[in-house]
Amino acid sequence: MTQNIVDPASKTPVTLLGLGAMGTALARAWLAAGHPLTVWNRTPARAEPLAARGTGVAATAAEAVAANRLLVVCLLDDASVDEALDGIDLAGKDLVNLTTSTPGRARARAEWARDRGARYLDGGIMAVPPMIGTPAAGPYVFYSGSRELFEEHRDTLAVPAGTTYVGADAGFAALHDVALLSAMYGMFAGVAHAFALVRKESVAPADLAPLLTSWIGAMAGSAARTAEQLESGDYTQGVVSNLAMQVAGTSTLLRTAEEQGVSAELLTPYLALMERRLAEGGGAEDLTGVIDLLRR
Ligand code: FVH
Repeated sequence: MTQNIVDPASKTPVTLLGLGAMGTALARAWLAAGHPLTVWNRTPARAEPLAARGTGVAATAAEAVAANRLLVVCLLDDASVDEALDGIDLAGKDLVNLTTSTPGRARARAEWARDRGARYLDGGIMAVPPMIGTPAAGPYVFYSGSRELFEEHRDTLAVPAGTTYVGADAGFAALHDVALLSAMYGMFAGVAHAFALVRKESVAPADLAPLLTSWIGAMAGSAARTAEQLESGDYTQGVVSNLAMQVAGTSTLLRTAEEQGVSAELLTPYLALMERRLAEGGGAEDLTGVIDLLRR
């Protein structure tokens, strides 16, 4: 049997603040790849399993920050980042913040870090903890902010998940992250409604699941057509199923929900927007016009 010999001296040391579900997965990935790791968590007990595997456990966030130049933060929210880093000297640090945030707050955080003498990279994680350190599962992180920081630490950042740099504007990682998450919740809403429709019948959820998976997969390809229409400004370009036809079919969706004793509350906001666009004369278009109705 061959053994992987990892020389820790050749690996960039990492400080990680936050050992929740995601932070712990990140820590394990860097440890497994041989990176010297220093961790801090508000609740010290969460660091114990890592300490047993040779991780440096700092007693305070300030001590962890002082240990290494590369500092990765993965905490619950912006407020916890404020609290954890309050009053800590960040001069000369490379701060990578993987805490989910808004574009505006990420930009403010970049300025905040700059004012404290640190380079800043914001990250939006497109993975759940079990995917981390498992390239076959396709985890990746959107990064934006300091390109120099990203390039310098690209290999280290690529250990837990793939890296996708989306621009120098520190808000762009959060923007991409939240755009994808928002699409995901729309998909979850549709799936919830579909399961609710069959709930009272003799249709096994396990039989519906693969049908949903393949149908959603087939329909997901429409995003490319939507992008083309948005870019050309012609929402009738390449239209397959026009809005007028689709709106005519919505009453069937609503009546079926009623017959099955299911609330249509997850569907009606979207159907109302389709009707509005039709009333404005968009009958020959695709569904792309709905996007314009959302802009305030
Ligand atoms: N888990 C997931 O599925 C998603 C996947 C996509 C990315 N998110 C984001 O990652 C951030 C961390 O998420 P997490 O899964 O690690 O979250 P928790 O398991 O709830 O752990 C939260 C950690 O934050 C610490 N913490 C909370 N408040 C404070 C505070 N005021 N000061 C210092 N630390 C704080 C908490 O510490 P403790 O409760 O153990 O003491 C945990 O370390 C997040 O932005 C997701 O949106 C995850």
